Amino acid sequence: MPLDLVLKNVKLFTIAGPFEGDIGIKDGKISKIQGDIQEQADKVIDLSGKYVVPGLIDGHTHMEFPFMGEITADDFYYGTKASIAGGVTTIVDFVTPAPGQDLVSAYQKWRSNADPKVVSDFGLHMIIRQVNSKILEQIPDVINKGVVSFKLFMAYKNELMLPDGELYKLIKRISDFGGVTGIHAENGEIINELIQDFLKEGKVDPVYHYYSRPDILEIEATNRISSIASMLGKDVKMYIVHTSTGEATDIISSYRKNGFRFYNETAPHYLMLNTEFLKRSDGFRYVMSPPLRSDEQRTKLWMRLASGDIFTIGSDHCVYSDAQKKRYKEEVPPFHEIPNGVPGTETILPLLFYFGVKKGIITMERFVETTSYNPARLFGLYPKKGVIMPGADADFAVIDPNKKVRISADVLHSNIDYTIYDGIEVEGWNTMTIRRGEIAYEDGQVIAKKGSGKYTPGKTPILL
Ligand code: DUC
Ligand code: ZN
Ligand code: ZN
Ligand code: ZN
Repeated sequence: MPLDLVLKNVKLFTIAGPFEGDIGIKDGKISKIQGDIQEQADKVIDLSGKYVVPGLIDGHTHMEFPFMGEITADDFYYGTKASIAGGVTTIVDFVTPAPGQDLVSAYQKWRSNADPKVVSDFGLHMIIRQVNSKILEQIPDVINKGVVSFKLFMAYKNELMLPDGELYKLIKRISDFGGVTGIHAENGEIINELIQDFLKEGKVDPVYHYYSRPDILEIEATNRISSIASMLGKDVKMYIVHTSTGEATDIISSYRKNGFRFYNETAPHYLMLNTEFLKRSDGFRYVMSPPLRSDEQRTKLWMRLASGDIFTIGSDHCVYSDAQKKRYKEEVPPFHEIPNGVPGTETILPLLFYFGVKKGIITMERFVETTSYNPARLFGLYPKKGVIMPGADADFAVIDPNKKVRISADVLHSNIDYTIYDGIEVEGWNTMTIRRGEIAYEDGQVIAKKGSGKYTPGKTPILL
């Protein structure tokens, strides 16, 4: 039986270093990796001059997300088209139950939204916004459906925030069934106080979004939840999503050095942009939580990405059109009414490659580790995803390391007409995405069909 596809002259990057040779693919899976494959194949692609990495796993997206009175503009079709174009072969999206909705029916709703539309493969996390006996009972039920990672909020009072006692109860329950708990770590009580104070003083511009959510409130919440989770012992798996400060990263790292399975993620916008963007006339586009921080914090995050203290990169892709961001008004609304979220799934690869690898801050090994290997392990997708070895899904991003691109909405695939990285120039761009052995994207064109992505259930996360 001939192979389906052979990738020739591949310069492949793995967590263990580079490899040069050929990759044979059969039935959507990697079948062999060797210096020179002579075997018959239906199709052969010569990748000389390109860099090949495992398909990225974007472990943090919000497609069709109902939040702050709006539903995000990227549905599972547009959103995963953007992912695939950016070399992301798998997303892990957040199931968000409606107030009062149980977890199993929220899971079913997410599958019925996603399955007919997805272009990339996808896994699911579960947000829990309230605690009752049915919710607690259904935690093992959704874990059995492959939803092994959860997200709990310490902020967004009156919408998603949970008090410490409920956080404790949920982390314990999730952990009892082998799941991993993600935490949005910001002190929502104090943020709420600061918001009210600014509004009373008439301080409503987007930059007050930042002033109402100072660094210390992320650091405090990270410290508090780490203390709480540590009471439950060293088998508890917890990760802090979208960390925006070096100090919060250091708290997590020091627990990890003491044997706790605590991890954290950062997002590209915290590496790339600073608070000044909130002061622009289009500052409303840059409202996300946690907020953009100082250049000092950006540097701290890059350093911790390089050192391995930051475990994963997730985009927090959560897209609102300008009209949604402005709540359909002429004037920019007060900062606390602007829906929180920014695009990002399509630009993880070029930003991290150019500003990280090409600028000499991180290695290709670290690139691969934080964008595929670690998210695969954390979200229970390993070793089907996130690793290049026989039997694993044949998911790859093919980077042209010399291709120069000026980023603009025109070159991206989201369902909005702006990007927060407008005008930024990079050298290095994803030119082909291979998803389960098929060419899903090539040279600006998304080829994979609507609904051709697959649900990839998570298994108990493999973490040392
Ligand atoms: N932060 C955002 O910016 N958007 C979605 C939810 C969140 O925590
Ligand atoms: Zn049950
Ligand atoms: Zn969050
Ligand atoms: Zn998010």
